[in-house]
Amino acid sequence: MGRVTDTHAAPTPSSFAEEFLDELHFELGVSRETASPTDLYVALARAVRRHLVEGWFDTLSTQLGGDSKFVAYLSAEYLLGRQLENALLATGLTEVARDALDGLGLSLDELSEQEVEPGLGNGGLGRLAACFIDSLATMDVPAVGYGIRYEYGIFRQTFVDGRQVEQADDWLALGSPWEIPHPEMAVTVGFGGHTEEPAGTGEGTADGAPGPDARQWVPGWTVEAVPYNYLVPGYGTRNVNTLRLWSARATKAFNLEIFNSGDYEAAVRGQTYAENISKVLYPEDSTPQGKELRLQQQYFFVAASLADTIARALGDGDLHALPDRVVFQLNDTHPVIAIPEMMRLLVDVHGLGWDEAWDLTRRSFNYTCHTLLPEALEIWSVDLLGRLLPRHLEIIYRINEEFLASLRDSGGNELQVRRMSIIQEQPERAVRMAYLATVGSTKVNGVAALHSQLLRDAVLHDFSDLWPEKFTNVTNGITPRRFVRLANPGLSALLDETVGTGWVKDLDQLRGLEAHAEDPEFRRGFRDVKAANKQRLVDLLATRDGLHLPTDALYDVMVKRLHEYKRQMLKVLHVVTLYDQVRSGALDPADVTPRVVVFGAKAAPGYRMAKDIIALVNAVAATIDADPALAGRLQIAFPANYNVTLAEKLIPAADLSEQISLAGKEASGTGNMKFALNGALTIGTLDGANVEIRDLVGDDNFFLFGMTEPEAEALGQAGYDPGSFYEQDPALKSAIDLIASGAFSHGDPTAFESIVSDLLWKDRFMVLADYRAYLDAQSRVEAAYADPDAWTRSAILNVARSGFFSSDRSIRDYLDRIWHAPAVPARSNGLRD
Ligand code: GPW
Repeated sequence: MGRVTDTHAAPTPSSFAEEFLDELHFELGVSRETASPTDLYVALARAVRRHLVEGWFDTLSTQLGGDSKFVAYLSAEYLLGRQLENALLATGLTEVARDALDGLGLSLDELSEQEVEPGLGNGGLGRLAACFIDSLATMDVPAVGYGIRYEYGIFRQTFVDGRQVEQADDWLALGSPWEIPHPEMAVTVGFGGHTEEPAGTGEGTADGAPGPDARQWVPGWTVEAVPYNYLVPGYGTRNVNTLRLWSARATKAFNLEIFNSGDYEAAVRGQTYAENISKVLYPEDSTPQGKELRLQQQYFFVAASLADTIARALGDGDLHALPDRVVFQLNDTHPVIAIPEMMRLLVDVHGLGWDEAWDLTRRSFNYTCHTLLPEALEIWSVDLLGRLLPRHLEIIYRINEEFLASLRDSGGNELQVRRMSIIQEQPERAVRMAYLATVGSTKVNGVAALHSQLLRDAVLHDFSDLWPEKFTNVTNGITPRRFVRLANPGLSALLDETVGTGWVKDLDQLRGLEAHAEDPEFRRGFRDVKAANKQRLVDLLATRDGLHLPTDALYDVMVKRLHEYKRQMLKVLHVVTLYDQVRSGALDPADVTPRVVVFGAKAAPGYRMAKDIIALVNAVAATIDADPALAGRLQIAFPANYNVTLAEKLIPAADLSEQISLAGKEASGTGNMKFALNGALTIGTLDGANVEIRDLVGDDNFFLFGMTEPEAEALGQAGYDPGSFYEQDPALKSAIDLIASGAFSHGDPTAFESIVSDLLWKDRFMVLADYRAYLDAQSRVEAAYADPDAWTRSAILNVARSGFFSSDRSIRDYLDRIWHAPAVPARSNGLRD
C-alpha cells in the first residue's frame, strides 16, 4: 500500500527521472557524468523528499487550523537509521524510483548504500523514540519530536588488535538531504548569571507587571538554537509529522560586541563555546556521567522546544488552555529540566501565580522511566545546576519545599520525607531528576509490565504509595514498517500472500498466520525466507567485514549495547565451554550443532570492563577460527560498528535471539521484539518484555532459563558468592580457568585478569549463578533445532503472536492512558490546485 495521493498525476518513472536530474543539475550543480555516488544519492533523496512536502504542509495547516491537542515528545536521542528507503515506502515510490534510475543506468540499491545513517542515539531509548514518531505519524496523531541535532552521532567502532577504538561519526560531512534548516526561526537560550527581584513595572513579565512569585533571571551568556526540521512520513496516510532538532549557534550580539572591541580570538572562542553544545552525542548508555556540557545540552533543547511548543500550541491564546493543547512526554530524565523551565516561563515571564502555574505544569507533563539500575538514575549536583541555571535551582527548591511540606501535612515521618526529597544530601547535595519528574508529572510509566511493577515496588515505591493512580505501564513496541516491511522483504511478501497487506498498519493481523503453521508448504516458504536472509547476511559480512561464514548453521545472535547487566559474558562462557569440551575430547565435534554466534555491541568509551569483554569476544573468535577441529561447527562473528543499518540485515537472518540479562535489570528490551517478529526463537530470562513475549508466543516456543527477579534479589540479600558456583561446576571452572590461563591471549594470563577476578569475586549480575541453567537451555535449543519442522512451526508462531509488539499498539496505549490526544487526518489543502 502506498501513500494516499492527490488528484494530480501520480509520478511516473519518467517524471521522477526528470525531478532527479533537476536536483542533480540545478541544486547540486553537477552533471550526470561528473556526479559522485554521493551526489547521486543526495539528488535521489531530495527528489523523494519533494513528494513528502505537500502532505507535510497539509498536516501542518490541518493541525494548526483546528484546536487539536498535540504530543510534544522530548527526547535527547533519536536513533533514526537510514531515511531513503523509509521515505520511498511511505510515498509508494520505491518501484517508480527503481525504474527511473534503471533507465539512467543507475541502481537504486547501490545509491541507497551511500546513505550514512543519522546515529543520534545510543541504543534502545533512542531507537524507541524513532519508532514512536513513525507510529504517531502513521496513526495521524498531531505530534512533534523535539531533540538535538548532534553534529557527531554515536561513534564509529573499529577494532584494533581486537580492542574497541572509537572514531568520530562525521555523519554530516557529505551533507544531509533530509533536513530543512530554519536559521530565521532561531530561539535564544540563556545560561548562568544570577537572579534578582524583578523591576517594578514591565521588565519582569511579558504581560506587564511581574507576578507575585516572579523573580528575574539575568543570564550570564546566551546561545541561539536553530531548528532543523525532518519530515516524518506516516505509512498509508497523507500525514507527515515533524521532527525538530536544534543546533547551537553563537548569538550575533555576542559576536558583534567582541568583534567591535577588536578581540577576534575571544570572539571565535565564544563561538566555539556556543557551538560545542550540539557538537557531540554523549556515548554513555544508561550510565550518565554528570558532565556540565550534558546539562547544557539538556537545557538547550528543552528551553528551545518549550518556547516553540507554547508558540505553536497557544499562539496568542490563553495559557490556561495549555494542558488541553499540548501534552509533553519526557523520554527518561534527560529532558526533565523542562518542568522547572515551564514554571519559569509561567511564573517569571507570564506572571502567573505559583499554584496556578504548578497546576498547569503538572497537568501538561508525563514521564517515562527506562531503567532500574541505580547508576542510571540521573542526578545533578546542586553546585553545578546552580551555576548553570540559578533560577531553575530556586524553582526546584521551592517545588521540593512545597512537596515535602505536603508530605509532613499528611502525616509523613522525617525518614520518609528524607527518602522522598527531590534533593539528596549525601554524598553531595544533588537533584534527583527521577523524583522531580515524578512529582511534576501527571503520569509515570515503565516500559514493560515487569518493569512498571518493579518501579512501583522498589525504585519509586514511596511515590506509588502516595499517588497510586499516577503509575501506569506502556509496554514498548517497534515499528513494523522498518523492522519487518523494509528489513525483511522476503517475509513481507510471504505475509502479504498469506494474510493480505493490512498487517503493516495493523500488526494483530499476523494472527492469521497461526492457521498456516501446520501447512508444510507454508513452512517451506518460511524456511526459504530465513535461508535467503542468512545468505544475504553472509554476503554482506563478507564484503563489509571480510568474514567467511557458512549459511547452513544455527544463527545465534546477541546484539545490543555492551553492558555487564546484559550479560554478554554469559554468552562468552557458553562458547568457551563448547570450545573447551571439543578441545579436551569430551565432546565430539561431529556432535556440535553447527552454529554461528554473532555479536554486535558498542561499549561506552570510558567503560573499562565492557571494553575488556569486547576484547575477549574477539580473542575467543580468533582462537576458535584457528582451530581446525571446529571448522564449520562453531564460529564467532563480531562485525564492528553495530548500528540500525546492520540490525536490519542481522535480525531477519537470526534463528536464536539472546535476551539473557539478569532478571530485574533490563527495563524492557526492544531487540527481543524485533527478533520474535522476524521468526527467531528467544533464549531468555524472565526479564523486561521477555516475560510478555513468552506469555504471548507460548512457553513451548521460547527457551526460558535462569533465576526470577525475586530469586536473584534473594540471592543477593543472602550474600552471593560466585566462587561457590565456580567450585561446584567443573565445566564452569574449566571454562574460566581456560580464559585465565591465557589460552585466548597467546599465553598471556594477565590479558583478561580483570574479567576473571570480577567474575570470581564480585559478579554483580550473577553470571555464574545462571551459567548451568543457561547451558541446559542451550542443549534444549540444539535438540529443538535438530527437528527443522518443529523449529519452523515455533518460529512461525513467534511471528503470528507478536503483533502486540507493534509500536502502533504502544502509541495507542499512550493515547488511551496518558495523552488523550485524538487523531487528526490531514486535509488536502491543494498546494498545486
Ligand atoms: F538509563 N535505555 C537506553 F534509562 O537505551 F536512561 N538508554 C538509557 O540511557 C536508558 C535506558 C536509561 C533502554 C533500556 O535499557 C531498555 O531496557 C529499554 O528497552 C529501552 O531503553 C527503551 O525503553
